[in-house]
Amino acid sequence: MSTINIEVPDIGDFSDVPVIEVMVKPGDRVEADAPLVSLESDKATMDIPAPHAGVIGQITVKVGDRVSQGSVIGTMEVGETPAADAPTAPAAPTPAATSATPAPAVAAAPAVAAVASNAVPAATTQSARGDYAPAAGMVALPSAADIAAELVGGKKAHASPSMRAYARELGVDLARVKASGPKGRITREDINAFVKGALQSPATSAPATAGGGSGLDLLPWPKVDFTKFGDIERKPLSRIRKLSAANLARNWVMIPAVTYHEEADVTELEAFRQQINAEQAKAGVKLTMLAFIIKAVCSALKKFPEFNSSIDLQAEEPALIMKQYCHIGFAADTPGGLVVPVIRDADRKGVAQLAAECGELAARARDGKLSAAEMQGACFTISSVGGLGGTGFAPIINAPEVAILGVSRSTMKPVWDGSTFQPRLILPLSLTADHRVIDGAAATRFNAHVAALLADMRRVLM
Ligand code: CAO
Repeated sequence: MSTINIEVPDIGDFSDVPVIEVMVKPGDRVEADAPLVSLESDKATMDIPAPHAGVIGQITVKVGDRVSQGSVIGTMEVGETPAADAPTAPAAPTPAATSATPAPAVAAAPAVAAVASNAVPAATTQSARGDYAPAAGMVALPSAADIAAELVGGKKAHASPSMRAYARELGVDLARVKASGPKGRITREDINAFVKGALQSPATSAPATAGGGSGLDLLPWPKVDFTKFGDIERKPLSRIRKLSAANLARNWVMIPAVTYHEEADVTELEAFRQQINAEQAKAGVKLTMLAFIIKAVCSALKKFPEFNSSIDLQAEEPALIMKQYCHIGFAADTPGGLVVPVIRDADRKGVAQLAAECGELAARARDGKLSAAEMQGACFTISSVGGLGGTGFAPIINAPEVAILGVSRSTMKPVWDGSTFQPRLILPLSLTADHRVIDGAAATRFNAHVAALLADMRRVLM
């Protein structure tokens, strides 16, 4: 056992930030990354995480004290001296989307929650251990409940990231919790009291939608003792899974999305791809179907610019943000869960370069080495499960994008050419679009256009 100081890590441009909540006391046993204290500047709320698992020795700050990077907030007993490669250098505090240099990977960056309403998309940074944390200084996505509350004109709850996570875990809508903390902040006790109240009088919480029908008044998540039915093993969720669970649930609930299916005849394209790959194998060139699809999508985004937009309903004057750039995200399956690396300016790159970048980003994603910057700023996402199988699926839009293209496995099918059936290689495309921005006709046109481009890539030149 050894005693270590708990220091405030790199918190970006913030200094002299007031402590607004102390969540642990001497003797508490904590896991690595567990939130210890919350800080709140005029722009953001941050949790300072435990640098290692161990037992809290003392906490030397109290609510109202001010701290900066390097301030000691207490001590803890840890089982063994932290390894030399333990995380000590959190990511650069500025959101790295505009930076040419990717932010370094971090493990214990403090989680940061938006206080301002113009929250930007969440960014996750992978640690050397392969798990994920919101990057320091990055703004975490507001929860579905926050957005719902804002959309229906309700109040915006003030709570630290850990309290938001705790509320999410319990399925609690923070907008409905009475705050007792300093500056109207919601504390753990407030959430517990809310849950207790809800459990004691379920009838009082259930009919909240009956009046106006505008709230998301969901039943609590079923609490089941699975051991009653057989043996179980409890496996903690990876950070990436926790983060994506919250994002996916928010996107699923908040976006009125419709999925449109299309089929592209890629017989000639696949023959071309195989031919080039055979010709240039020695040069190390490997064109993938995904790279051609990215190329086709970039071309379609130019023709249908509303697909390259984001909806801003929170501004005084709601608007569509039309993007003049074309960054394409693609879903990559990794041992830690799904991540979405982003290819910058994909419209300006050739198919070979797109294929090489996809391969490189996907490999780094699987190794847990992507930086936050490499997962930010996408205009449109492609989720290809074609290498695995599938005949079609309804992907969930990656907010604040307005559409996502799902790609399944191409198969040979008999296609009627007017006189006979011809064997053709058919690629299933599933486009999910946000109906607030994209009508069914536009989505069908977009899908048909992408299919036409894939059937004859010369059209990309038009
Ligand atoms: N139809 C038929 N076969 C396909 C295909 C398709 N649409 N796409 C790929 N294949 C085949 C190809 O034969 C390819 O091998 P060759 O190029 O040597 O012929 C093989 O599958 C392997 O492809 P791959 O999946 O390794 O490579 P990729 O470029 O197609 O995809 C990546 C890369 C990162 C998208 C993929 O590895 C991956 O992670 N896919 C899963 C994404 C996911 O989980 N999506 C669901 C998210 S929830 O919405």
